[in-house]
Amino acid sequence: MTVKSAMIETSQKTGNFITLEGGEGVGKTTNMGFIRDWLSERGIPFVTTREPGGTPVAEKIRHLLLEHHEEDIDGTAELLLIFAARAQHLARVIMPALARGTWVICDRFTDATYAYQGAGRGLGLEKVAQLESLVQGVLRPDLTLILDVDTGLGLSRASQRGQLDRFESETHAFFDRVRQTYLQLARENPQRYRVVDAGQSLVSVQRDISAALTELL
Ligand code: T5A
Repeated sequence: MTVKSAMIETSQKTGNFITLEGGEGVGKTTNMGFIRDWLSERGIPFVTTREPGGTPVAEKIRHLLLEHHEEDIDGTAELLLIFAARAQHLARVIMPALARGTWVICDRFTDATYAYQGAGRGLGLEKVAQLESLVQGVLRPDLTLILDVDTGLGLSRASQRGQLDRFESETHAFFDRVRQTYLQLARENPQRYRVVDAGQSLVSVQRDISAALTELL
């Protein structure tokens, strides 16, 4: 699918596009299960997916991005790999689902690129915005849930899973920039974002997620 045809399909979008964001270990995977149940109970057709990844080719790019390599990956190369995976994911999974009226729930999307590459890596938000326009046209999520937790708590939850990947090995300062950028994005566009305090009990987190989803109905 070309960028032009992706934009044409954007105008035919009928399903809701929801993204789940936040730093490391905030509980995205855990709460994805809750969102699946919430949608199923209401008979809403949906697909769940993730980034980087979501198609066989994009998952190969994910492995490349998450694995440690002897050679450092240049920041701009990393940014382009992420958007290459995203273009494939949009063309093969996200746009076709939205066009047929299916909701798409995506574990991370372009806000992660603003937070991790734009701020964490220091590439700047403007570069991310340029690629966002090129790859997505006017498509933006209808709702973005930012699971927000103290950086140290998130990292300690994530580190309990064992070996750290290439991103998880970054510094505390890197993840503070990531967190602050998510919160900045939410402040700038309160219509689209809901910040959920992910330091609460899981029951309270899911009560807040449920309230945000209900607003879309
Ligand atoms: N990336 C991604 C970029 O740099 N740029 C981009 O554009 C994109 C799209 C992979 C990496 O790619 C980077 C960012 C990432 O580093 P990922 O697979 O989403 O992205 O990786 P992670 O953020 O590492 O996802 P995780 O699986 O590590 O974290 P989750 O899913 O947020 O956390 P989860 O659900 O596994 O929970 C962690 C632990 O906390 C507990 C859970 O039980 C679990 O043990 N927990 C709670 N405990 C108490 N109270 C709660 N409320 C809890 N919620 C969860």
